[in-house]
Amino acid sequence: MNLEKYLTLGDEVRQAKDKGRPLVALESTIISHGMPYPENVKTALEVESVVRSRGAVPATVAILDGKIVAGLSGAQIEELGRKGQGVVKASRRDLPVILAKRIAGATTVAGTMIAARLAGIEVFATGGIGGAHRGAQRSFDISADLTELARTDVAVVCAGVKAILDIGLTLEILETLGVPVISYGTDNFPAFYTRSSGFKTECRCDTPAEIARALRCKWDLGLAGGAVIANPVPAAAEANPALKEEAIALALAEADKLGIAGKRVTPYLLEKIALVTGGKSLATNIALIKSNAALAADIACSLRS
Ligand code: PSU
Ligand code: MN
Repeated sequence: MNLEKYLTLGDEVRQAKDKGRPLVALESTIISHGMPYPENVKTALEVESVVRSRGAVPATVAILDGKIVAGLSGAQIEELGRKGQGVVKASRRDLPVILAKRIAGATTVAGTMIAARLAGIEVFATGGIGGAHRGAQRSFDISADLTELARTDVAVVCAGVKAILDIGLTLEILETLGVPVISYGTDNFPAFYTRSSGFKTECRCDTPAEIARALRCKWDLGLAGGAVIANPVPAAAEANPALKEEAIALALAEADKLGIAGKRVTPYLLEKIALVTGGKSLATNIALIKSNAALAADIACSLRS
C-alpha cells in the first residue's frame, strides 16, 4: 500500500522519525468532543509541551482533507478545538468514509491507535479510554476502543475508565481479548476522576522501564495488540467521589430520557458531567492528561534505550 496516499506526518514528527527519536501519539476526540473551547486547545498544546519536556516528540492525530495526519500544527489544533462537536468523531468504522469524503475527523482512541501504528508510533497518551457502558449486557454499547486494543500494537496510557461505564465489565472484556492492563505504581485500577475504582489489576509495574520491557516482550513474541497502561490521577487533583457519582447518575438518567444512543453517548455524558460539577471535573481532566503524557513520554524513551 502507498502509505503516503493516506498518511501525512507533521514536520516535527517526520524529523523525529528520521532520527529515531521517541514519539507519543495524542488523540483529537478529546479536543473536539471531550472538553470545551478554549480549554481544549490550551490543554492540547500544553500536553504536547509536557511530552517535549520529557525528551519525546508529540504527534497529535486527526483526519484532515482526506489524510490521516500524525503531528498537527498549532493552527490545526486550534481549528479542531474551535469547531468542537462540529467535527465528526472518527473511530475505526468511520475512517474510510471520512477519508473518502475529505471531511475533518477527530480520532478516538481506536482511530488514533490505527494512525499511530501506520506512523510507527508505539505509545499513545489520552485521558480515558472507552469501554462497556452500564447496561451493555442489554444495549451492546461497548466501545470499539476495546477491540482495537486487542488487534493494534500500540500502548495506551490513560487514567483508567470513567465510572459512567461499567468498569468491572470493561475489565472482563479486556481480559477476554487478551489485552494486558498494567496499573502504574498501584494494585488498583483507577477510575479516571479518582485513583481507585475498587477493582484490582493483576499486573502492576512501578517504573516506565519495567512497562517498556513488558511491551517489548509482548511485541517480540508476536502477541498482537496493545496494552492499557493505567496511571492514577495525581492525588492533588483527585475529584470528590460523592460529587462525581451524583453527576454521573444525573447524566445517565438524562441521556436515557433523551434517548441518546450510539457514538453520541460518550460525548453527551462527558459534557453533562462537566456542566454539573461546575468545571471541577475539567480541572481533574486536565491534570490527569498531563500526567499521562509525561508517563507515556517516559515509556517511549525507555522503549528506545
Ligand atoms: N472517555 C473519556 N474521555 C474521552 C473519551 C472517552 O473519559 O474523551 C473519548 C475517547 O476519544 C474515546 C471515545 O476513544 O470517547 C470513546 O467513544 P465511544 O464510547 O463512543 O467508543
Ligand atoms: Mn458506544
